[in-house]
Amino acid sequence: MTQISTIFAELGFDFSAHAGNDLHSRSPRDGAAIASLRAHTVAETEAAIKNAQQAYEKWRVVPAPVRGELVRILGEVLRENREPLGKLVTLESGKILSEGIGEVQEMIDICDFAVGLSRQLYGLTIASERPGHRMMETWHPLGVCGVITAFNFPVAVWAWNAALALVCGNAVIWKPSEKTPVVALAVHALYEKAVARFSQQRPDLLPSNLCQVVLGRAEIGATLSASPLVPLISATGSVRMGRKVATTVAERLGRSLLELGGNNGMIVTPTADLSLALRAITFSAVGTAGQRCTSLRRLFVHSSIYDDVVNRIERIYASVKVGDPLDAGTLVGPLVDQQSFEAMQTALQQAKAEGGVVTGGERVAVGDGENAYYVRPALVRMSQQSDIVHHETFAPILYVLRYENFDDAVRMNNAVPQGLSSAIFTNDVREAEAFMSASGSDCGLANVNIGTSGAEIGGAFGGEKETGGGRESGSDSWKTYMRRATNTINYSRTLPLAQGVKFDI
Ligand code: UN1
Repeated sequence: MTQISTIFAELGFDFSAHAGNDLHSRSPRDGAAIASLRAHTVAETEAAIKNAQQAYEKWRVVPAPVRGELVRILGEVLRENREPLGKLVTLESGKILSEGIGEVQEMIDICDFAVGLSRQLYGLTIASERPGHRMMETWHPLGVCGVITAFNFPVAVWAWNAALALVCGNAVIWKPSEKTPVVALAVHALYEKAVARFSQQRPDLLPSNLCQVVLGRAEIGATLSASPLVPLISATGSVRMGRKVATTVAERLGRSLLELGGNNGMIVTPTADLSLALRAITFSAVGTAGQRCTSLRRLFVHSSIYDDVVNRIERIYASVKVGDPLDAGTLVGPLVDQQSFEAMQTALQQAKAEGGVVTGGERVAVGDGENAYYVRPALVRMSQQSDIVHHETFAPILYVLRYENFDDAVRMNNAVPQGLSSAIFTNDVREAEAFMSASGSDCGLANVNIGTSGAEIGGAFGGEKETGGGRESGSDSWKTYMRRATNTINYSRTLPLAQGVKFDI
């Protein structure tokens, strides 16, 4: 508790206005209570949507580079608070401190990206078939963006969405995971600091309620998804949740950006640099205790190096430091909660029943945290991709399979319902190119000689099939947060019709 109050003091953050008895935040580190908070009601969420709509109507006419200034200041405030905020991410989500701070760095990176973008938001000029005519496209703000995020990246995913949505001229309503509400409120408090600094420079420009947080469970997400005043819902989480959100949003013909499950594979070929591959496998499979949507879950190793690779992973797994996420040297922190531990054990049982040979996976005692769930990462030798291998279990379980020829390995990589991330370790340029080609990996992310997790914000992030098809962060993902208008302008003195149609009156 003392640790928590020191962090709150450093962040200048006080959640007493939100105290209540609906959401109980506990640290996965030791099971200790962080805070008990009041959830918003459906009526309050509806009011928030109306307020956001009013904010949007003012914000959309502020020039985009000026909107960028707010995001620039937000990035500045985040830089000033990188360590305490990173520590709070660690305490509430359980990821190790270096990853907690890394997550805040990811927020800063997307703010920088969005500031640059605020002077771009380019449209095209298009050749017209008619003389004295010009065509162009213009990108306009979209409206209120609903952002639903998960516990495993409790703040960065909001930032990917909010930084872009804000420079694009939108208002944002954030529904964080009910497992990580405190760090969401802390981020909102930092946003308020940015607002205060911006308003000092430019009074009266910034509407109130431009960014809001609504706390609660599924009914809050459902209220956002159903509202015709929310043209875009960006949702990160399970396939089950995404299916519900997508259905509700589709019913009203709204737009959704979905970032759902991953079941990410890696192929290790005979020419692979094994020392790099082993580090990449370890970071991707056991980092964040296997709780990233990009975590490595399936490994396909060529039979000529299979025994060597698997034995080496086994040795690493036996020695990798599982422990307090705040301790330097810890690589594997706790699972988020008991439910997640039980889901892992059930998956391992099923894997055994389906012929898997399991090493690791057992609970590890850390400190006196009876209510904390630490595990040794599990390695499961499988002879085929049975039912359980097709399933994403949010825990450090790595299924290892042997392959004989390259095409089979690519087929195995693609044989699951999810399509987020994938990787190959090879020094054979033909294999590398084939893996990235049209007949290669079917995932949104296809990496060569790096792991499946830890993407930078400059690229578009997301995946295919049950992953949901959305793209966030870099490249041209910003277009999802805007509406496109095609403009045709006639500067001639006649009125020719397209396709040569004659219509003289
Ligand atoms: C997630 O797990 O929801 O590529 C996002 C990565 C991170 C983002 C993961 N940059 O692993």
